[in-house]
Amino acid sequence: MLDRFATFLDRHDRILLTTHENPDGDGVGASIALTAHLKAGGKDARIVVTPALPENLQFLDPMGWIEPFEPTGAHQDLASWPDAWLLIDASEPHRMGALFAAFERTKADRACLDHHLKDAPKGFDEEFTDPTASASTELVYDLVRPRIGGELPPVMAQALYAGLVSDTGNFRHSNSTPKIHIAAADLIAQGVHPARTFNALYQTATPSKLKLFGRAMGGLQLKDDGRFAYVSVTKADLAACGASHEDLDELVEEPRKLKGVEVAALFSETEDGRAKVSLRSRERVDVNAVCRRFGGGGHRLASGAKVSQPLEAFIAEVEAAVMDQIRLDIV
Ligand SMILES: [Mn+2]
Repeated sequence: MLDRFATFLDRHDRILLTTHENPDGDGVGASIALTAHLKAGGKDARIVVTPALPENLQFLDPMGWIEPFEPTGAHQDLASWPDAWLLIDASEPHRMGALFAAFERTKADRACLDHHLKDAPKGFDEEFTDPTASASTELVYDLVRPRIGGELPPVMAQALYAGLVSDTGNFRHSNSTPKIHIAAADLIAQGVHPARTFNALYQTATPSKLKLFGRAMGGLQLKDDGRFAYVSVTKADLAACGASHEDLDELVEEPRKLKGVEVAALFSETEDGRAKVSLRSRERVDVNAVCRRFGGGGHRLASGAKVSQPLEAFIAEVEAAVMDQIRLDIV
């Protein structure tokens, strides 16, 4: 697959790299590492993201390669620039969000590079996917490493390492393979600092966010002998802490830390006044089945749903559904 991908890149001179909207460390890391490789090979390569590069990923882009998408400004004619348009870390064109309209218009060859387990990608001229890879950065690493003997450019090594960290949850998840650790060891030997990378990616909370976590954890609820644990956050809670909805990110991981918990939940009020749940399962309980009952979805171990209903009533209904599912999945 990677030889085919290398041939694809060889055939093109102006390559536009994009990733899914709200880009993450893997999509950005893979884009920057690949751009460094392409530029070194004399190619013209650009990266356009939407809506913008998150603040905690800016350290990956010391050269300022990443352009935030401006559909009515600098990027009005983006569709006509490339001869190859590459989507990285996704294999469904609509996941490009605001970039999708330009993608549809372009006469460039369209391709995707991805590691997600999906149906056969549609809407591309060529697909480069490998669901056995832990991260898109793993695919880029496998492409570039045999072609660059000795030292890697520091920008490339840092971007590859950050991508591996992002998609393995800092080498915690089940995709933390021996191969990923060997690649990480190589990148650390090239000069990447693991602690600095972790700090830059994750240790970025604001006081408002931590106050919100404290307030939420103060209301921790335990049900079913501690097998189901949840916290809930109202708009009034956000206001009291000076926090925003983005500050809810990762809060659901807190009740999940409890010993004996099978299912953890975060309930919250959305900006438009709906009730939302994020559910996480340790391993055995299918929380996707629970969320489907409320019109939501996701993965078996991580799912969510939103309903037009008062928060308290929704909590009671989800609680009952989680109990049913625990009975079904844990004998
Ligand atoms: Mn990824």
